[in-house]
Amino acid sequence: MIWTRLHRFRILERMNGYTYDTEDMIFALATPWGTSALAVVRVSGPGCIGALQRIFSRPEALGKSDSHMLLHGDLIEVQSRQAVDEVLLSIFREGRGFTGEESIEISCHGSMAGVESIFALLKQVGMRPASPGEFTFRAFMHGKMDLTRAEAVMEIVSSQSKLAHSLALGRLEGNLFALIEEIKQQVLHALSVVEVQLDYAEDEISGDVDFPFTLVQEAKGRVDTLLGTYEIGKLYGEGARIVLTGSTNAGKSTLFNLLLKEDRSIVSDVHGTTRDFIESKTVLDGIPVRLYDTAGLRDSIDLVEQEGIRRTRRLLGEADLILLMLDGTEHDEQSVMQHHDLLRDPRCIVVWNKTDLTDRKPLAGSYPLSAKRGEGFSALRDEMVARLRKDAKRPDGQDVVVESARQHDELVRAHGALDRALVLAHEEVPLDIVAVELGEALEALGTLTGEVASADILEKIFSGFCVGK
Ligand SMILES: Nc1nc2c(ncn2[C@@H]2O[C@H](COP(=O)(O)OP(=O)(O)OP(=O)(O)O)[C@@H](O)[C@H]2O)c(=O)[nH]1
Ligand SMILES: [Mg+2]
Repeated sequence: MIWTRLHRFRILERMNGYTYDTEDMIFALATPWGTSALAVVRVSGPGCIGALQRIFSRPEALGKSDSHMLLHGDLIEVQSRQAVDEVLLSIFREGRGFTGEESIEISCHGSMAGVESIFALLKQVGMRPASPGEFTFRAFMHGKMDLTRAEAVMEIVSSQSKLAHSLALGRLEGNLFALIEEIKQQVLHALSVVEVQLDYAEDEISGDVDFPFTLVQEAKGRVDTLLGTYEIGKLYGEGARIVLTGSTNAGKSTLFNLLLKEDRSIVSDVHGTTRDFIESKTVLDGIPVRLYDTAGLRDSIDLVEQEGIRRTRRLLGEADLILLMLDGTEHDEQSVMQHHDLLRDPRCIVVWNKTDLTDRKPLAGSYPLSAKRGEGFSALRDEMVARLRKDAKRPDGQDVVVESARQHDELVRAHGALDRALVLAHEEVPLDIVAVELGEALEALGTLTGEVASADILEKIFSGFCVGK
């Protein structure tokens, strides 16, 4: 079903079972849970100003207040009329605030007990706690933001590094939306050139037709550039998995701790110290990383250790990057061949550890390291980051970067359609067939920003915000 904002209540039916309903009055704490000087509680929904009048010391002033005004007063108990907190209300009339509905921001004192009693008051006058992302959902429903911005809110909330956060912030400010709009205008222009010729084709124009090749090529090029940002967007958004592996006692746990800058994994000279994998999160040059220290690979009759080794192999299958640790005091060209599978794996970086103990020549192509002293660590770290980024440069926070798989899929669809349009036009296929492809590209770009979207897509995006069904 193709859905536009005019039919927004259809989607609410489809999303039954979630607590979304844009007719309810909802509230949520907009500042973090914790003691602070001030906290802000946001309320939104039709009738919320009237409901708040019942628990505000100056109901008339509130009733008469214009949008974007501040009102000082007390929140009071419904029955006892006792003051609960001294507050400042910021008033937004319908169509004027973040959600597009009438809404109020209550600046109150930041004690947890105080905030809890305000919540209790709000419930008494018919409001309910908002589901996660529900304010954003309403903003989208009321045309206050497009889908790229709505998704950016989700990406901001879940961002795991400062860089991922600032890239998502750029999308929230609308940098991706603006770019897509520009591309759409180009395609629209191309389509109108084609349609004019279709209109006149029967009467006057015969034989030669003009297809706007340059326009379409340019639009395709821009879609291409955006598509090229996806791998890097995904890397900074979702992060990467890095697995440390190698023989027992090679120094995996020592390097693991060095990468985390903390004493997380047990280090000892007993072979087989790490028996199950240990997972920890860190950030490498802006890239969120899940780092795994694993059980060393060796033939063992110990059942627990065998299970640990089996888990190591499973992790290796899912890794974006593998660090194969070799003990430089023990290995030579021949013994290293026990790891021949990993040595051929393009995801693998070979680390030649314990250089402080030996003068032996490191294996060709390996990174010499003393994990104990930190020598060689920065070169290794740089290589890890370079491998993860492949050829892409580090984005600078201002760049337009696509992170969502959904947006990526729509860009692929638009790209394919533009490509087919160009091929067909070159082959001088009748223009009405070419026009269909341009239309398909426009639909894909429109779906990306939510101008046109199927109920399924919306449900997928916004149910991701929701905690309980
Ligand atoms: N001299 C020196 N000793 C190191 C270095 N790296 C690790 N070690 C020592 O080597 C021993 C084994 O280190 P671990 O980090 O526990 O090795 P592992 O690979 O995790 O070992 P398992 O968990 O048993 O597989 C410890 O005594 C470390 O202190 C290094 O670069 N130089
Ligand atoms: Mg270990």
